[in-house]
Amino acid sequence: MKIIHASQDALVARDVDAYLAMLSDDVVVSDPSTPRLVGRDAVRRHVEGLLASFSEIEFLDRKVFSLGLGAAMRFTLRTRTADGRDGTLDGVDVFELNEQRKIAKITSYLDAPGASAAASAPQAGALEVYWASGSPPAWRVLLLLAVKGVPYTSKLLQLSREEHTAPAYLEVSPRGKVPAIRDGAFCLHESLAIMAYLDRKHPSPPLFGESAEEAGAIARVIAEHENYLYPALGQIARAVFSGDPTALAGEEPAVRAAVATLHEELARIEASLALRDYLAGPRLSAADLTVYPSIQLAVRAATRPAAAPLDLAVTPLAARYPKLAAWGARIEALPGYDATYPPHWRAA
Ligand SMILES: N[C@@H](CCC(=O)N[C@@H](CS)C(=O)NCC(=O)O)C(=O)O
Repeated sequence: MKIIHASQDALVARDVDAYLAMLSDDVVVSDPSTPRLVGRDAVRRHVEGLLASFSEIEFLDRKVFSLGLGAAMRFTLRTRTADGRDGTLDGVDVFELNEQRKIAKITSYLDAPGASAAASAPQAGALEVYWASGSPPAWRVLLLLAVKGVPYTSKLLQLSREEHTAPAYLEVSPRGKVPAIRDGAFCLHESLAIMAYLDRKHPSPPLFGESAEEAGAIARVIAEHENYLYPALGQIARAVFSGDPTALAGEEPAVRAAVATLHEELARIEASLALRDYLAGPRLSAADLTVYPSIQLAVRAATRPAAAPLDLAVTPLAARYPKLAAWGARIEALPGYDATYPPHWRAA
């Protein structure tokens, strides 16, 4: 399988264009260091980020085993990080080729990926992002990183396994919530604080506004979301996803009030999007990245059969809230948007 050897040679030679030319347009890459990557652009950003964090990479050993259009490669890499630390990495990559003999799928199995995310040694200078699948605040941060093209080390926590209450994680995020980041010696929790920090650190494109008016409008949309839509949605999501029959029947006054608030807030957003392309003006901002995961949560809740008694009236989104649906499509068309994150959101 010449293409497997050639693709790996291109990688260690840092020839990203040559590497990408051997991948299919819709290539899917699964690697424990990042959420699943789909498409060459996503792979380019990831690979460029990885290469930037290593000053040296070479194969100490590799062996390719092929079968039909598939292959597995066992390898040992010698690495030196940009800040001079030496290491080795053992793993197995599994490749699937399409009919055009392009690499269409790569799955990496790396030594010790199952080690607790929080327990793994921090890499100086590498941004670590702790998140959990299905968490809207975590998704905000991942969206912001994607829009800015900032490479990071993904630390996916399993809330069902209580990984967010492990002592090592509480050192990063003392309330035991996701998202949180570790950037060198600096740890930060609270999604909006993380977004503001990352925007200051990686200013392009500016997502918290440049003029006083822009900054004010963005902060207003975010504050309105945090104070009205998001708490109502939390109430609804708990009712729908908990399966509590009382809450589901809409008999609980708080849930009924939350559904009314949801309708009111969605109507406000729809009206505002009739005047501008994005929530706080003509340009994408942190306001959009804050609200978008919540809209997806509303859609996901509304499509659950268990939500029928609540009459959430959110879907089909394009029919009920056409401006909101068009805005969502604009966000989904952004370079770096990962259509597979988090996998179960797609059910909507
Ligand atoms: N205000 C926080 C909310 C964070 C939050 O509530 N995260 C949830 C997931 S959506 C969490 O970590 N839950 C775990 C728990 O509370 O045990 C933020 O914006 O970051």
